[in-house]
Amino acid sequence: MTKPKVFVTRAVFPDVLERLSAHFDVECNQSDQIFSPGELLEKMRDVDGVFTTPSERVGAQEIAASPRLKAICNMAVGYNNIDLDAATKAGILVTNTPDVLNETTADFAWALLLAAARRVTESEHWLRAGEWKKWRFDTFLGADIHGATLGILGMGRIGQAIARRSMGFDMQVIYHNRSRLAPELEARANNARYVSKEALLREADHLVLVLPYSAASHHAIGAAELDLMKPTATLVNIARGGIVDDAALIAALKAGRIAAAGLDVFENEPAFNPDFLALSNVALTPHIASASEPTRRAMANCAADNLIAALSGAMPPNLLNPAARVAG
Ligand code: 8YV
Repeated sequence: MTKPKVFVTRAVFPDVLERLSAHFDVECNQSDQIFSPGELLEKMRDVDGVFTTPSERVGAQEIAASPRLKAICNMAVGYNNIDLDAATKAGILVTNTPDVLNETTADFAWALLLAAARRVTESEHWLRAGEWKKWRFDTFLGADIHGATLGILGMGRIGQAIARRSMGFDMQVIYHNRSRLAPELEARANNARYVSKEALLREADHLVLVLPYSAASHHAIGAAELDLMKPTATLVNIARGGIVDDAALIAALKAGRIAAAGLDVFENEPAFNPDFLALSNVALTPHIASASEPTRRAMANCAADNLIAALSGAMPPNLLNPAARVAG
């Protein structure tokens, strides 16, 4: 019996590819090639499944050109790279990898918050450049984390994991979300208090963005929102580029309208706005919030589990569009 064909858009752990190969005829892009829309379309034309990452846009065009396609399995919790409506109409199952990355991603939000607010990366660059000549009372004065008010925009599972960690820093937590959490979840999230978006921006000493990207969250943080924040505030984005208007953020950081930013995601990444590099009050990382060895492995295996289930007619554990089963 011929095996279903799958295309893996990015190299992943060899043992995960081996798992896939036991079930499928696998083609994996082992190069660093970023596919142009036309190239990805070619690769997807005659496959039954795609194992992909947010680096690839699987849009309506790719879906329309892939008559055999039955499953798109994203190795990420976010899935804004996939046209879910087009997939659902075409009867194609779409999956993501929730939960397995919550704790690791929450850890990293703290790494960026601490690095930006306490100027860790900025002072390291200065030290490496041989600038450390003497003690001064005002060398790299930063903002305190302990006792401060932590704001969280987007209070899903990762946001709640970030909030829980704030207990160790004796912080107060405020949050804004599409809907308010149940009281027992608020209690577990360091007694997080639900506030309006405007109050969140005004009251947070440090603000972490953890909301999913969609047309509704595009530029959720722009010039007007940055103007509401405290001049001493730190902004952390571990969610998606596009949630922040990067040009507006650069202008705010330059003008000292906020104190610092810790950024793991950017508009148009990896070709991010180079003006960030000229700023000293930013800690910048290349979209690695989920990148611990065990977590990336768990994500890859989770995407593989979904693909194996989807192409064997079973219910994938993380199906995002149950309606596709009806349409298909
Ligand atoms: C990944 C992510 O780094 O899960 C997501 O939505 O953005 C990250 O965890 C990455 O996209 C790996 O595929």
